[in-house]
Amino acid sequence: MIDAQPLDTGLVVAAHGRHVMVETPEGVRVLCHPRGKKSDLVVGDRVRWLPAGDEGVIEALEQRRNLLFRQDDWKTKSFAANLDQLLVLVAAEPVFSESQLTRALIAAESAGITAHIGLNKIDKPSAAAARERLQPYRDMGIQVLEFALKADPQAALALLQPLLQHKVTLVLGPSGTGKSTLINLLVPQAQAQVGEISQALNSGRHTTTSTLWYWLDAQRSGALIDSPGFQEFGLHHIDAAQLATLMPDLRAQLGQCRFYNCMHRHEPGCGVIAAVERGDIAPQRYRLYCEILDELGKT
Ligand SMILES: Nc1nc2c(ncn2[C@@H]2O[C@H](COP(=O)(O)OP(=O)(O)OP(=O)(O)O)[C@@H](O)[C@H]2O)c(=O)[nH]1
Ligand SMILES: [Mg+2]
Ligand SMILES: [Zn+2]
Repeated sequence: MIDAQPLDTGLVVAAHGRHVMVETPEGVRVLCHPRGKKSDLVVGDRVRWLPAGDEGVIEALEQRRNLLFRQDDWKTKSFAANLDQLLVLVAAEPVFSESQLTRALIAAESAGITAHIGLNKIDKPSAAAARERLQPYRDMGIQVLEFALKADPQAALALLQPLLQHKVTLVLGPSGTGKSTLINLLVPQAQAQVGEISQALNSGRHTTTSTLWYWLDAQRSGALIDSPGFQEFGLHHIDAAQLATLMPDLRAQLGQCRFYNCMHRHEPGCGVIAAVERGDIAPQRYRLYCEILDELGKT
């Protein structure tokens, strides 16, 4: 007779190499191993698993609502799945890469995930320059929140709590921008929630090395996902012809070009180039479009 025992459901709250930490609906955390050789499970995944002693074996992955990932030259790096929103965190210092910011926003747009930008460390004099660099993003309708997580945590909380409560949010950004500081501010007992997993996976370092899920409230209605900082952010999964439609400021100008298949590079009568010349698209945004398009053309 076929084993009729129903599989347990669970949520992946940490993923590191071959191990994943799965949380049961009752809130118990079980170390699980995927059945196959290679694990492509990510934090936020819903799975079905079977107990095996103190640990568990993942038997099935439930269909994902969405998946945020980057595609570098040779490898795919998945960040997390089943997200309500993305918060891209940048800081006044170190100076942020607008290329990385734009790439994260394009990846989110392509995955159908709403993105917001957080500018941290506004206590630094360099904040004015950072604020100015973010103006094109405000203009294209992206919400930009400004705060100083360390210098003025109360104001930061008041801004962030309404945005984050009852939602699952991935916090993404370069190293040193304050992702872990944000989690520690918003999550009661953040250390206790990850406890041994974090200790074991991070081996006591300050820098985050694995993606981890944190509940925002005791009712488990909202969560933050902390992730390691990144350097590279490849977009090789994006179709070059679709790139402009994933950049809201360029998208707003589409339909004006003389050629229906215009790539907005050197074509005569291009509405996007005309908009750059008029000042309706920021020059650096157009440069980033060209930079990414060149990259996509090489594959
Ligand atoms: N001046 C200033 N420094 C801050 C503020 N918020 C965080 N920092 C500092 O920025 C540094 C980096 O913070 P983390 O929270 O570890 O950054 P992270 O994004 O988690 O970094 P990775 O884990 O390496 O990706 C720490 O030294 C914080 O104390 C702020 O509001 N103002
Ligand atoms: Mg960190
Ligand atoms: Zn064009």
